[in-house]
Amino acid sequence: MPSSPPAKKRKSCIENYFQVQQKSAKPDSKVNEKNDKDNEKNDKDNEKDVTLSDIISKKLTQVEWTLINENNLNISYAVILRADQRFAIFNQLESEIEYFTGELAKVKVFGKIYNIPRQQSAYGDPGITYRYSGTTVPSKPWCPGLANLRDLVEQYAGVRYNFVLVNRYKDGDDKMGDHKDDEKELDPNVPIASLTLGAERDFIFKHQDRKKNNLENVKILLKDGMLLLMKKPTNTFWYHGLPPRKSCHQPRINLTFRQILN
Ligand SMILES: O=C(O)CCC(=O)C(=O)O
Repeated sequence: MPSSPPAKKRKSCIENYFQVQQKSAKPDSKVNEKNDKDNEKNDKDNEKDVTLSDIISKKLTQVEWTLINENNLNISYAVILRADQRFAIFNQLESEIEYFTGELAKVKVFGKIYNIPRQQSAYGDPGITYRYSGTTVPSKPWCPGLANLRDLVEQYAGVRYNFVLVNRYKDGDDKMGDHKDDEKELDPNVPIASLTLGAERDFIFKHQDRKKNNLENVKILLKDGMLLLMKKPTNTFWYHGLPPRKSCHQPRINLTFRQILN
């Protein structure tokens, strides 16, 4: 599986992409057939190197962000992908992502081992691991689809990510329990960026002292193509989870991009 270039080299990949875009935007010219042929050849060569690049514009489109910043909940969210992009990306991820099996598909809760109620995988820079709920999750080398989405998300978030946790929910029976992403190895200054593809699902934030402080839960409908940024100090004070939804019969893939310090 091809691995993605290290962070420093990524900028030049993005610049190359813009050059490809400019080239393919040139109008046909009968006068300079040689240039056309060269461009065609370059476009074909570039197609070999890029996968999602031809459908994800690295030029940021204007999106409408919703911001919530109250009671230490500091989040923003927006749909960043068009419908045609979402469909193609979902299919590419379905063909590229390999999910964990065996021990890595299980979780320990209060000393008992359970199957994770969804499929899970992780991709990242070489050597990056993530430890949570007593499990050390290794990362596979970035696959092309995830590397392209990482580059796109990095531009919206304005930070770098070296790891992505992938969760696949086959339908509304699959779920994620309440938890805080507050592990020490997560860079607290880098928001966790959560990208949803496929079925929409509710995402519930619950404050750790909600009873004492009389704070209501905050429910966000995570839609296809939506990016949610969880900024500090959200994960110090708020749990989040994805409850089951019986009426949902479609799959959903969620990507949480993170910056791990290890
Ligand atoms: O699927 C989701 O949106 C939940 C993801 C999540 O909470 C996590 O990866 O920590």
